[in-house]
Parts: sequence; C-alpha cells; structure tokens
Amino acid sequence: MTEHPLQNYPAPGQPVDELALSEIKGAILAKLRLAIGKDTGMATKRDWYKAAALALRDRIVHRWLTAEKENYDAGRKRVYYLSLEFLIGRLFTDALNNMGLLPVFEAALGDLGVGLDELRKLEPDAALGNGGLGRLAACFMESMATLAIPANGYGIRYDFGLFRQIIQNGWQQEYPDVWLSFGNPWEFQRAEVVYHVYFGGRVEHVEEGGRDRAIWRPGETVQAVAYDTPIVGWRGQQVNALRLWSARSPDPLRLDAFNTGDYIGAVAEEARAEAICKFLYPNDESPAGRELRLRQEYFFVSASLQDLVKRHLAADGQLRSLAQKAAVQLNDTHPSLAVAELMRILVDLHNFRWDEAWKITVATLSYTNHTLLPEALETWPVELFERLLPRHLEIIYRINVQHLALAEQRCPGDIEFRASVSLIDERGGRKVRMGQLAFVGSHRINGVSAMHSDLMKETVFHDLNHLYPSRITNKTNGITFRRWLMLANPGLTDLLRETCGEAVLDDFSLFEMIEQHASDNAFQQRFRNVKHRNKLALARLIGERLNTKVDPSALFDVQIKRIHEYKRQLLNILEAIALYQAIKDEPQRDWVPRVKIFAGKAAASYRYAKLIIKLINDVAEIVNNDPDIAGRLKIAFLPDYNVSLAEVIIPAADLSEQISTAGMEASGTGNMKLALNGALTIGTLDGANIEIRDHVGAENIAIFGMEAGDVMVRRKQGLDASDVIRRSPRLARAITAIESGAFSPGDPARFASIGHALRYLDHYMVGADFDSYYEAQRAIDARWQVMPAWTRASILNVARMPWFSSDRTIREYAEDIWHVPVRPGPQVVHAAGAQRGGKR
Ligand code: 26Q
Repeated sequence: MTEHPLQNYPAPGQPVDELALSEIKGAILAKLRLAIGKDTGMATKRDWYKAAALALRDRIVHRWLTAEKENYDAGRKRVYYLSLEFLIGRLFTDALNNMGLLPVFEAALGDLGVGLDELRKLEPDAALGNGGLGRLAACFMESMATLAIPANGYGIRYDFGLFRQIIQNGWQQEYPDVWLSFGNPWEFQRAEVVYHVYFGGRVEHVEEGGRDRAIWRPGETVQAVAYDTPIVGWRGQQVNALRLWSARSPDPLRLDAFNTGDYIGAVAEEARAEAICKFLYPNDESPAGRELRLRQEYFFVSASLQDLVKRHLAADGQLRSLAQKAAVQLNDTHPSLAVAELMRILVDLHNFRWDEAWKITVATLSYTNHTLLPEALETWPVELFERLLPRHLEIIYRINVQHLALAEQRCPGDIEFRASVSLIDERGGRKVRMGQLAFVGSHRINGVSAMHSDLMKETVFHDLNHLYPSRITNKTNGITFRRWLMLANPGLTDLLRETCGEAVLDDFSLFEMIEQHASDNAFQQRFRNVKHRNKLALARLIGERLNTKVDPSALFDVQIKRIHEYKRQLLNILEAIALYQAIKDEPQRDWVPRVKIFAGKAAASYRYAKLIIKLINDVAEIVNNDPDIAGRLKIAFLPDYNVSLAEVIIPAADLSEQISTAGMEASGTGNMKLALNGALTIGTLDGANIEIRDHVGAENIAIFGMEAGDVMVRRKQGLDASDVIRRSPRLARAITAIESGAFSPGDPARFASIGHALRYLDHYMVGADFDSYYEAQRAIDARWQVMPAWTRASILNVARMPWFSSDRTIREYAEDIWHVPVRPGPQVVHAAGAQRGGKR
C-alpha cells in the first residue's frame, strides 16, 4: 500500500494502482482459504463477503493499534460516549471508503468474479437503535475518529436488534432481527475483558475511622464481556473502538441442579443473566417500569465505568485526575445511573470524601437531552430501584439532600421550586427522575438544536437552569457526510469533486463553489441527471418490493422516520386524500405527478401508530388503483425502514417532509440528510428545520403552519379541531372519507378512532395546520412546474448544508464540553491535478 494518503483516492475515472490491486486480491484469496476454509470453487457469495471484510479488517487493525499506542503514550484525554443505542447499519463500504480502499477492492473483487455491490448487500444492518438518537451515536463515532479524538463508544451487544417490520394486509407485524446468525466479521470478542455487575441484596453501614462506610452485599452477579468493533475515521488516520457488552452468568451451570439431573434448573441463572443483552427496547409511549430495561441500563453503565476507571488507573495511578483525562457523554438519560455509579466507585471503593468525589463526578460527566415530551422523560419507581440497586438509591438520596439544600438557599421557602428540581417525584407513587439526576450530576447539559435548547430552559429544565445557570448549552446535531453523501450518493459526490476539486472531500465548505453554477443550464442538467438516476434506482426498488409501478419523473415526496403522532404522518396522508379528491373532481387538469413515499416503524405496543400505517396502506390501495388518477398520485409504504433503505431513498428524494407539531421534534437528522442530497424541505418551524432555513435561505425551503408559541397558546385555550374543520370544507371532506370507510370498505369502522382524534382532541394540531400545509403543497407543485427554478433551489440546498456535518457538531462538543483537542480543520495537502474545479 502506498503511503501518500491521497494516492489511495483516485479521482473519478482514474485507474487503480496495479500493485495495490494484486496485493488486495491475494489478501482476499488468503482469507477465503485460511479464515473461511473454502476454495474459490466452493465459496458462496457470503463467503466472499466475509473474506473481503476480513482482508479489510486486517488493514484497519494495523491503524487501530498504532493509533491506540500513540494516544496512550501521549497520555491524551479520552472521550467515552455512553449510549444504549448505536444504529450503525452496514460497515463494509463505510470502512472501505474511509480507508480509501473502495476503488481497489471494487477492482479486486471484479477480477475475482464477484461484484462488490452484490457482496455489500449480504451484510446485515447492525440495527442496535430505534431511530434518531441511535443513528446520531453512529455518526458521532465516525466523526470522532475523523477528528482524531481518542474515543470509545460503550453500549450493549443486543442479540436481536430493532425488530424487522413486515407489512401484511397493510398491518405492521414484528419479527425478531437475527443479525448475528452468520457471525460478525467486524467484532473482536475480548474474552479477557470481563467485569462483574451486581444487583439486589442489601447495604450495611459500618463506622471506620470516624467515617460512615457503606458495604453493598449484592444478591446477584452478572458478567459483562467486551466485544470491540473498530470505527474508522476519514482517511483512516484514526480508528476508535465501539465496545459493546454481552451478559452472561458467572456460573454457567448450577452444579447442585446439574447433579440431580435438573438441567433446566441448572441453566436458569444463565438464561436470566443473558436476558439482559437479548433485546433492544423500543421507544414506545410508556417506557417506564420495565425491570429488564433498568437492568440493561445499570449493566452497561457499571461495566463501562469499571472499564474506563481501570484504564485511567493503569495510566495515571490515581483517580483524582479523572476529569482531566476522561470525558463521559451520556446519550440521553438512559446511562444516567453513571452519576450514582461513579460516586459509588469513588466513595465506596476508593475511599474518596463525598465532596471531592462529587466534584470529580460532575466534572467528568455531561448529558445530552433528546426530548421534551413529558411522557418520554425517564422515571423509575423507588420501590423497583430499591430492590435492584439499593446502594445507588441511597447515593441518589444523599445527592438530593445537598441539591435541595442549594434549592432552599436559592429560593427559600419555595416548596414548588423544590418539588420541581427534586431527584424524586413525590406525586403519586414515588419515582426517581433520571433527567434531574443526569442534570445535577453533569457540568454540561445540551439540547440538540437551537430551538430545543431554548425550550429546555423554558420548560422541563426551567427551574434547574435557574439553580445551575450556564450549564445548559446547545449542540445542534449533524450527520456524517461520508455515509450520507459519499456512500449513498456517489453520483452527486463525483459532480461535487469535478466542480469543486478533490479538496471538497476534506473541506465541505467548498460546496459553496457550486452556487455560482446554480442557474447554469449545463450544470443543472448534470445535477438533474444524478437525481434522475437515483430515482430510477428507487423506482426499481418500489417495483420489486411493492409491485407498484411509479413514474421516475414524478415528484418524489418522502417522509421516512419512526411513526409517531407528533411527527404527523397523519397530516401527510390527509393531504394525500385531499389531493386525491381534488384530482377526481377535475381529472382533466394538468396535475403534477407525485409519488408519496413513506417508511418507518411503529413501536410494537403503540396501537395508534400501527393504525396509521394501516391507513396509509389502505389509502394507497384505493388511490394507486383508481383509473381516474391515471398514475398522477401514487402512494408507497416501504416496509422495514432501516439505515440501508434510507441510503437508497434519500438520494432519490425531491421533497423532504419535516412536518412535526412545532415544539415537539428536538432536532431531526433525516431533515439534514435529505437537504444535503438536494431535496427541498416542506416543514414546520421545529427542531433543526429552523437552522436549515437559516442556512439554505427562506426562499429555498417551504415553511408552513403554527409556531411553537402558537401551539402552546392553542393548547392552553383547550381548543379542539371543530372550528377549523367547520372553516375548511377540504379538511372536513378528507376526514369524512376516512370515517365513512372510503378506504376500508369491508370494515368502515376501522379508522373511527382516527376520525375521533382528528375532530375532538387534535392534540397534535393536524386539523389546525391542515390548510396551511395543503397550500404549501400546492405551492410546491407550482414550483416543480418551473424546473430550472426548482433545480436551482435544490442545488442551493446542497451548497449550503456543510454546516450540518457531524464533524462540526463534534468540534463543538470537543471545545465546549469535553475539552479535548481535535485534528485541525481541513489539513490535507492536495495532490497535483486534484484541483480540476479550481478555486474561486
Ligand atoms: C427509554 C426508556 C425505556 C425504553 C426506551 C426508551 C427510549 C429509547 C429511545 C426513549 C427514547 C429513544 C429515542 C429517542 C430519539 O431517537 N430521539 C430523537 O433524537 C434525535 C437525535 O438527537 C433527534 O434528532 C430527534 O428529534 C429525537 O426525536
């Protein structure tokens, strides 16, 4: 392999290096024989995929070990990203791309008679996450490696990822996601990295040297075993580990049971321990109260903290300096037991005084909040806590005493203030509030978009912000452009490389060079060709999966995300119904052909969300087969939305639906992926949509609907939708069609609950925003009919998205929260001939 980094990245159309090619071919063949145990004659496609993945992995491991040693020798501060979710998707081409080996592997596999693209599809998605929060963790891991931040991700190695979604007769059905059945070439089991994690039992207090000393006598022990997956940064300079914990029992067999022939009894404990890492929990409506979930949270927090404390002690010999050498980021409240566990480690196990331990804990930890929805804020019944984690409950009580004393100092006699900041919710059944715990135990608390961070200060954390001013900060989310542009949209990437020069791969701010071509006819044509090819690919996929024929030159209107009332897929399908009715009223008009594409999973227990999926599919059935429509409106619900499906849909989108009830979407990140790929956004002023508007310009985005303030006012007024329905015949007609069984002729009452919710509660303001949304959609139709102007807006969206790179987000975390250095901005010396686009 050549040493100059850029020579590994031949510009589009340039041949690959012959020497590298034969080396890679040899490496793949060697893996096939020696690691897989097959020769070329017997090898299946999957064998070839594994051989190629292992050949690549060898090259990653060299970089990994070098980076590790260098970071260790330099005594660099490390970041530990604690998350119960890492929604990674596939790693093969991601790692190839970042290593600069994509062209040479493609050529090598081609020479060996297998296509890289067909092998790529054999890798199952690592779907260890629900949605945005988990995908953010994956983007952050990639950006931390890219910026050469020494970092570890910590999470759980779930045996089953997020359920597989199958649509049967329009209804969602859930199946287990068996992603590990063919093995996982990316992970290294670290059989020697094992920690004990304890549960239950009781706490004894003894006096020792005039100090109270707590001794936890647990009732149960589980072992955590480490599995490491290397995460390669751009240009392969830095490789970090994602360390996922698997659970097992310390005693694989209970001998007493085994010796009496009670084999089930003999392995019962093992089964109980292993249950901890079996499933990923869905983010359904009421997550609280599930014992196994609390066990998962403590299991991975305890193992991760033991691991990082051990590493720190090995390097520094003492724990006083922990915060100077370790920054621990809590991805939502799910790991917030870290506050109590770090205190326990310092005070109970390492004899720190309480106050010093508290300083170290707060200086080490920081917490990211991802939601303001009150029903989604995590709490645990005190009784369950006490049974599972008795010592941690004591520690939380003691933290609370000190914290409430500060509250009393700040607002003497204000009982409401105390109740609102307390770590314990005393209203009906006492509960531990994980958000308050994470807040009090962290030196920085961040929201994920400007608006969300502002709302945190005004709503859920209003009083805590008063008590600890300057702790709340904003870190607007970002996405990794390597996956969401370079890999997902090679056509657009090549166009950018040709127009802005090779440097654009390292410096996304150079995207702005395409602005000068935004109205240029020839450039527009090339830009549209790229989009068209991506749409052809998606149209083919829709044909294969749904047996629905769609016109690739129609406007592709895309809403892809978890199904949730606040995200308002219902608003979208209502508009589809209204449009359907309008076309039927005037079939001769020149309607803009549209394909409405939906994808997303509903939590298995979220009945209403599953009914919305059924409604979308029922409407699709009628609309898609109505001869009056003549294909001018098509609706496609693509099943089993995951990272890999997103990589096909996003580059093909013309219109991005970001239509949450204002004030409810913390940020959104799909909105960024779609705009980066040239889709225009139709959206509310919510989450990061606001910042997208600020960057792309108000004329290049379609904003509609109520603002967050309006929503709050309307809620306070307690208005239902009756008034708006009375004033909007179009809305009334669409709702009536749903209620009358127009889309469910065999079962007219099927959607009665939806009709009822739309008319009488309308908590999510679907009715209140409907007219504004419908008009915004018709304005989109009008814009689509002037293709040069549409294309210009689309180009400007791409040009102005660089700020939304997760590299920018991670730089901000590094500077303001973690205090770690990052690799300085675009630093590559560009090879001759790479500047074909020229600099302005
Ligand atoms: C909690 C307790 C028990 C079981 C499950 C959960 C749980 C799991 C996942 C609760 C919430 C989640 C996921 C939340 C999530 O994805 N939030 C999204 O985070 C994105 C990244 O910041 C934002 O862009 C989205 O706006 C936000 O909805």
